[in-house]
Amino acid sequence: MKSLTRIAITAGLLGLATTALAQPKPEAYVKERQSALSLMGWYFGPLGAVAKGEKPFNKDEAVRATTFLVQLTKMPWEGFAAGTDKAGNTKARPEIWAKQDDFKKKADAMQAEVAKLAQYASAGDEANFKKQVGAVGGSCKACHDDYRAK
Ligand code: ASC
Repeated sequence: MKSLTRIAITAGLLGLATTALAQPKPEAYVKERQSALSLMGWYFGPLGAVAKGEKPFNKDEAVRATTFLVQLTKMPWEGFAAGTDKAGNTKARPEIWAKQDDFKKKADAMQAEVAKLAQYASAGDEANFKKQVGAVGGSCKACHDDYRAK
């Protein structure tokens, strides 16, 4: 095959792939945010039991969970894209899109609390870790109270 033809075909295929990736359906955004939030719950849940003393503090497990959480908590926000407020099966309240600044402020606050939790985990600081689990839970709740339907 002539190299120019090869380049043209490659460019065409890349163009198609980019178009498909650039415009997911609204339902896919809902799935993106629900998946990330669901994984956040999966990795945060057991830490609640640690904070309550129902499960012993284990530094390696705490580091693993919080390392995942630091990344996961960055993910759901792109799923709340414009035009996805009524898509799929969502508990997201329309206020998310009406009060974007406040929603972002609460999302950022939660990520900051999770980052602190990860620091206490790496330091093996059990007492502060347990206290910080409460702060993280509070930051989840702050957003759910205002922006998640019952
Ligand atoms: C979790 C989870 C939430 C939050 C929230 C904190 O583990 O799944 O939605 O914590 O209950 O108030």
